[in-house]
Amino acid sequence: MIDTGSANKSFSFKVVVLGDIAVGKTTLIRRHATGKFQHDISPTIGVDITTKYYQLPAGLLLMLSVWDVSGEEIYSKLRSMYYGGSAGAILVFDLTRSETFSRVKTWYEDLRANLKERIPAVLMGNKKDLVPSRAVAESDAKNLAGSYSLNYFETSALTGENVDRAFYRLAALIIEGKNLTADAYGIRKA
Ligand SMILES: Nc1nc2c(ncn2[C@@H]2O[C@H](COP(=O)(O)OP(=O)(O)OP(=O)(O)O)[C@@H](O)[C@H]2O)c(=O)[nH]1
Ligand SMILES: [Mg+2]
Repeated sequence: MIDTGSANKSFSFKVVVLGDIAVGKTTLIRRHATGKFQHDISPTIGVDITTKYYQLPAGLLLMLSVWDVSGEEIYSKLRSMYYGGSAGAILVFDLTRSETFSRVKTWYEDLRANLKERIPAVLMGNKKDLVPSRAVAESDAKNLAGSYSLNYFETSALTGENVDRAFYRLAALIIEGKNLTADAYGIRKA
C-alpha cells in the first residue's frame, strides 16, 4: 500500500513511452509497475496511463504518469496530442528487429517537433533475453543514443534486467532538470 498522505511534498510529472509496434512498451511498464512479466498483453489502443510513485529522500514523493502510446501507424495523427506537457520520454526498440531501431530516429524527431523544450529521455533496447536473435549491435545503439544525448539501457521485460534501472535513471534526470533535489539517486519505489 502506498502511503502518499505522509509525504512532506509531492511532485507530479508526465512521461511518454514511444516506439514501434510490439517492441515491448506495455510489457516494460507492467514489469516496472508490478515486478512481473505479463505475457498476455494486447496491443495498446490509443494510449494507456499508469501512475508510478517514487519515494525520494526527505519525505518527498515523486509521481510519474507514464503515457504508453500505441506504436500503431493508424494512431499517428492522434499521437502528437499525447506529447504535450511531457517532462521525460522513453524510446523503445526491439533488439531482434533492426527496423524498429531504424525508426527510433523518426520517433525522437516526432517528439522534438511536438515539444518546445528538450526533455530528458532514455533509450531502451528491449528483449535482451533473445540474444541469439540479436539484430542490433550494442555499439550502434550506443552511438545513436550518444548523438541524441540519451542514456542507453539494454533491457528485458521477461527477466527484468535493467528495467527498473532505466526508469529510475529517467526519474533522476527529470528531478535534476527541475532542480528539485541534489540527492536524486536515492530514488526507490514508494
Ligand atoms: N522475449 C521477450 N518478449 C517480450 C519482451 N518484452 C515484450 N515482449 C513480448 O513482445 C510482444 C509485444 O509486447 P507489447 O508490450 O504488447 O508491445 P508494445 O510495444 O506495447 O506494442 P503496441 O502496444 O502494439 O505498440 C508481447 O508478446 C510481449 O510478451 C522481452 O523483454 N522479451
Ligand atoms: Mg502496448
